[in-house]
Amino acid sequence: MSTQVPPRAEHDKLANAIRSLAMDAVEKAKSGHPGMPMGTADIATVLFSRFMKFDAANPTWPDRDRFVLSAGHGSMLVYALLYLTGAPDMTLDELKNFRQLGSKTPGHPENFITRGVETTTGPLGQGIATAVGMALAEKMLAAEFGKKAVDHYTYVIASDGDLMEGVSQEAIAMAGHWKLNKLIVLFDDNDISIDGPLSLADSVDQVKRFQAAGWRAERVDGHDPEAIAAAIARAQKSGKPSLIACKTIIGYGAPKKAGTSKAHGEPLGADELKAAKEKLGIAPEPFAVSPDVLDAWRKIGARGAAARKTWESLFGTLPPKKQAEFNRRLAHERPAKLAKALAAHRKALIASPQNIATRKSSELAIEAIVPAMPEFLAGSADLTGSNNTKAKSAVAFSAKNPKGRYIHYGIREHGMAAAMNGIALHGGFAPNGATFLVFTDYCRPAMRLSALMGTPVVYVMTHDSIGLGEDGPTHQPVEHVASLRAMPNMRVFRPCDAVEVAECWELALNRIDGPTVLALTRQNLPQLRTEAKAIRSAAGAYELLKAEGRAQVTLFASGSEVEIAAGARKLLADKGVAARVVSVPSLDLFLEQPADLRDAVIGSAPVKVAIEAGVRMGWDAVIGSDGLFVGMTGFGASAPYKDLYRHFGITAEATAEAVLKRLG
Ligand SMILES: Cc1ncc(C[n+]2csc(CCOP(=O)(O)OP(=O)(O)O)c2C)c(N)n1
Repeated sequence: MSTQVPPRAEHDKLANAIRSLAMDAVEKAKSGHPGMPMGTADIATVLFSRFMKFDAANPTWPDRDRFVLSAGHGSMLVYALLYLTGAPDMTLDELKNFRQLGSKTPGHPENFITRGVETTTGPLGQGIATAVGMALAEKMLAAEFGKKAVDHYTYVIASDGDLMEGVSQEAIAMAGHWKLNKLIVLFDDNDISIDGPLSLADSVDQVKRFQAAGWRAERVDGHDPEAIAAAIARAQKSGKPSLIACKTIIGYGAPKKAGTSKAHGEPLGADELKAAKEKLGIAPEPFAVSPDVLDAWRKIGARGAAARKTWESLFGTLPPKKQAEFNRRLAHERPAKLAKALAAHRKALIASPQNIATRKSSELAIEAIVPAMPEFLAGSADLTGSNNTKAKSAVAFSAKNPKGRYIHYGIREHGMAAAMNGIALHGGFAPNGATFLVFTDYCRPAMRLSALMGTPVVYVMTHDSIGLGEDGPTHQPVEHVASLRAMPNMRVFRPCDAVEVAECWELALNRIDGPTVLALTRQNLPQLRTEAKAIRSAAGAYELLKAEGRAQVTLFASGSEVEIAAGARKLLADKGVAARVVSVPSLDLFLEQPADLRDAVIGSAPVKVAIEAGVRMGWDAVIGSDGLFVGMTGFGASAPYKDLYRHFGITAEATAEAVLKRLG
């Protein structure tokens, strides 16, 4: 069998092996989606047998083509492909254990469980938006290191659901604008979703929609291998990203359920499965793949070894320093210069204290980071001047200037967050993107995937409380810090001054197994730190100001409220009450510390107070349910920020008063 252009019968055998495994695995698991892999088997077969540059034995080779199954509910498609092509971890037993605890075949593709899965998908729309970030990273990295190092495509299979989700609009607009011509989306255009025919809920002409966003788009018969192949070949030559709308039949081959939503989210059932296998000419035994078909697929999986070797020898001709730098960047290893640059920056801050907003302190830190860290890739969702994320030397990325290292994401917070996941997963860059903290709500589904996948993404979220003032309650985050702290594997920093900001940036950039939020102020804050030898934020919390005498009170605070805690300490001292101040730049990090360290920082003062211009949730772990909380209980209001702090009682005076009342 030729693996280049197999005759139709040979193609069908390859595609039917996917269908067969998908039907059997879903049937055995008694759950899952057989219809999607059955419908897209022809597309996937053409893509993998004729176009994908991949070496099944080496799923992380840097210059492989990326494949994203955006319609993650069809996960058996990717597992069948991995097994058939010979991915080392994907055994037949794994397919038989589809959706079971501990298997490499979870319900939706998880990149941290299954080698060869490029990104976690399942929440519709995320895959295509993540793929935009991958294609962006490819373009930028190729511009920097040359085609000998980077020259690959990003392929996506996306469903109606992916394209209906709002994030897809943000993603395709960015890809079109940036002319990400090596991004090729194969749309499983089957006119079916869970509720039934697509006509129940949608009448968008996707080809026109993508064209309007600057894509090359065309329609093909998704069960005609030659038509699919010709369209992919055209797409590869395009100067624009490409959509290939492949008209398919969901559940292709199932006599009764094909073309209906019944092929969607449930096993076919024994009778329908048997009939489908008969119709497709597949052996009836579960999980059977005939040796000649398996052999043909394995050859497809091994073919890429030659491409990988060619790449290795081409890459080997690059200067050794360039090779080392490329490898460092892809491994997310931070440059040695980074820690030195930030240590020098902190020293300068101690010598010359800065009483500025923490968003401004962040800008100063960025200025220190950029020369030391070429992979630092900042951006903003149209709030560059407010988020203070653009270094003076940074130049905007554009289709014309792929060497630019600042991303104007437009007003697309969700698309930005998803693209940053893709950039981080691709490797080569340390993405950070910015907006107002309140708009983490707009980024949230992608932030959750950052946390789940453990992508090293930094979210620079400014205007972090009622302290933003006049813009009012729509713009004032109240519950956001607490809710982000509740997200597993999301690190949240709310630094109190320029020194803590520099520390938190360093901790964020060195965190390569998960995302970080930096919550930063709009309003000016005094520099409270007077020494910067150790990175004190590393424990999440530390004693900033000792009590004068035996402490009766501990005042815990984060960010802008540490200043208020310091003020309350002074007022209490004037009344003869000794209070200490603990700065808590990261409550979640602090709560992860060993118990003895936590106990030492929390201390034994009888009155514990937490001050944060947000909701109380989470603080009881430090102050106890009988602790005093000075913060917000509802939405904010529109006014100058000092008036708001007074109005909501978040002041040194109100804190001292509450403490004195408690002490009786
Ligand atoms: C954000 C999100 N919302 C809802 C779902 C639940 N869900 C899974 S598949 C699906 C729709 C399936 O339709 P389509 O995308 O056309 O896939 P196909 O039926 O063609 O397989 C839905 C609503 C989801 N996975 N993600």
